[in-house]
Amino acid sequence: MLSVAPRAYFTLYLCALQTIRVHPELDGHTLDVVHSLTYVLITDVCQDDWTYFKGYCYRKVSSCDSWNESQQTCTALEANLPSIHSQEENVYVQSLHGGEHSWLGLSDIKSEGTFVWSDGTLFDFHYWAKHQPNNFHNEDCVHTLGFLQDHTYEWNDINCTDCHRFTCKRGNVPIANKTTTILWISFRRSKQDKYN
Ligand SMILES: [Ca+2]
Ligand SMILES: [Ca+2]
Repeated sequence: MLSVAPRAYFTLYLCALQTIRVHPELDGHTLDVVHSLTYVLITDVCQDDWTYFKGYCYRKVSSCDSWNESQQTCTALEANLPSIHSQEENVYVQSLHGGEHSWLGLSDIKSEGTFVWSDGTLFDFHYWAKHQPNNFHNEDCVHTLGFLQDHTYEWNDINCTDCHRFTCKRGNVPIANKTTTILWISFRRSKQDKYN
């Protein structure tokens, strides 16, 4: 995969095709070699207002809402409240909100003590704050504590009707369908156009 400016290569490709079509000095030349190179247009993977991170698109919503309303907002965007599967992703999602609290897609609404992600992914990572989750007054939804006021990206279960900002997460982004082929083109003169 290329790690540099894929748009530049794409533009080069289009310019090359245009040159073949209109450049009079290329009359009598023959298209000789075509190689292909496949790359990913990372900048085009996520739509406007979404950011890309490791195969998924994320959209932050800075206004606050209840957990259920937040999840419904994400569902309307064909997404879910975020599931977190690594500390790297945990830090990324919380950084979107500048360290403020925000909802995660994690809850034990259906079965007390059994936390599940709203997107149905495996509960294979957690980052609970000390003494959490404590189900204080029947807390069933999980938010981040951010990194302000001495917090360090931990999680806490809280009342689902609390109002928090949130992130929507959409994925798995089909990288394979976002590939484009570049044509590398060179020319050779035709036999009747040799220099004397
Ligand atoms: Ca609970
Ligand atoms: Ca709690």
